[in-house]
Amino acid sequence: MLNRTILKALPAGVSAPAYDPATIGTGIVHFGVGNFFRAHEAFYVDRCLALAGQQGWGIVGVGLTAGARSERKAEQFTAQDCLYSLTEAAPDGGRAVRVIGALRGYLLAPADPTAVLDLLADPSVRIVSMTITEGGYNIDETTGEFRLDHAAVRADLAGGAPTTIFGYVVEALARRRAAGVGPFTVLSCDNLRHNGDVARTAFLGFARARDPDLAAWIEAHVTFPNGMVDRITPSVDDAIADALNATSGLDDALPLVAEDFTQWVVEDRFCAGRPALEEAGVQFVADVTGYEHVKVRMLNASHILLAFPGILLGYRQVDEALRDPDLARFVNAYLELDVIPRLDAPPGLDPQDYRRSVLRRFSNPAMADQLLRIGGDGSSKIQVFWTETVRRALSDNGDLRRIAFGVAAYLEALCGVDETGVAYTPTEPTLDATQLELAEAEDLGAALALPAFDGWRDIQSPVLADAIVVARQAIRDIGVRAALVQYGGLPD
Ligand code: CS2
Repeated sequence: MLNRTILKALPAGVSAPAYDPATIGTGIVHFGVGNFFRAHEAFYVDRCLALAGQQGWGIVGVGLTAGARSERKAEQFTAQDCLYSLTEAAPDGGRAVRVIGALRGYLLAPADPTAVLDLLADPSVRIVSMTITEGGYNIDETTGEFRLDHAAVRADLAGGAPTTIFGYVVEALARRRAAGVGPFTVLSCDNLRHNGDVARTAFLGFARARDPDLAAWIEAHVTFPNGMVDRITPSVDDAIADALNATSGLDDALPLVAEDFTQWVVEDRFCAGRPALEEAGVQFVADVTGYEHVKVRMLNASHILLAFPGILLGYRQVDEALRDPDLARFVNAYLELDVIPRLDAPPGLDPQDYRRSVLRRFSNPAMADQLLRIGGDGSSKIQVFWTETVRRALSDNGDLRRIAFGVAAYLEALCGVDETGVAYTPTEPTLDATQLELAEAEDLGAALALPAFDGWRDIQSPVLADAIVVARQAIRDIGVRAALVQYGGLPD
């Protein structure tokens, strides 16, 4: 089993941490220890920990979800001294395997809320970071406000042991303020435009409802840097885990694979210090807006645009879907005609180069990246990834056909059966059963009431709504492929 005792005798070709993981301190607490965090933030921090004077920046991970799966994950982390292997896979087949030692502890919050609060209140903790998904910030997209009506939020506001990240972080900040310890930086690593601003709205929204004085203190002292994060990191099932271990020669219960590409662009606003991330490859900029626009509106938007019709056609992997010429043409047409002309790219970034790089990355066969992972939580992702492009297309009276087709494919994919007759379960954690049923309603426009489309509801035109219904009908009448060809061509 992978653990600290075998670090000195790793199989050939596997790199060990260039520091002693047993001796690092805790400077960061991270909520949401998923694969992306392990391949991205932890990867950068791991590089920092190897530098002189950086050993105080180890990370303790926190899991918020109760249940057997989370307990098993916590046990696996503990048994492995929180070590795990990361395989970086290049499109040409090249691979590098390294053991990451940046995670120095893992706490399951429902099992021990006090330990989590004590840790967050500890002066050594100077950054609280998170990957809690696009929908995890509990923002009402129509008002832009934090939703106080959410049951778990209401319970946390009523007092007692917290269960939400908002309850934990705000309680910890209250304790730090009372003890004169000072704030920590709240660092969102989710794929949201202005993720720091969104986090700020969420945590301040919660804090104001709890105690306006505390909220004012947070507003004055806590920083919430915006950042653009990027690294494709597929889910790892047992078969993939076995294959990774067979190649590396390790016995790792938590192996991970990611593409060789990685990027993190962050605003340098850390109220309590930060690791020397710039020496580990992180780019610090004054304003991240342009990078976010490009990433979210090109990469993430085309990822889901590929996923929905790809799933309907019976594909399950991103690389195989992109090898389908009709899908590739459709995604390219969307990027070329709908996104790039309306993009605010930062100086020096060529959108055409970026488009080519995104498509090359999607084609990486070593990733075996899952379309159902990409299409999962479509309701939140559409709000974040498509809204800006849709709003701009609506306001400049642009061609809405590809957008309409994308939405139509999403709604058809929500029905859970592909065109080859294979059933699958769409993952939509924020939709209830009644909402999911809307996708199957006889009235093909009924599902336009879903929150996925809240981001452009205020300027919604009947033209777009009609186009979506027509596209759904086309998918049903002539099939996904014929509809894809019809919608994916150049404008008349
Ligand atoms: C994907 C992302 O889930 C998704 O929607 O587009 O997870 C994507 O792989 C990452 O953002 C890449 O940085």
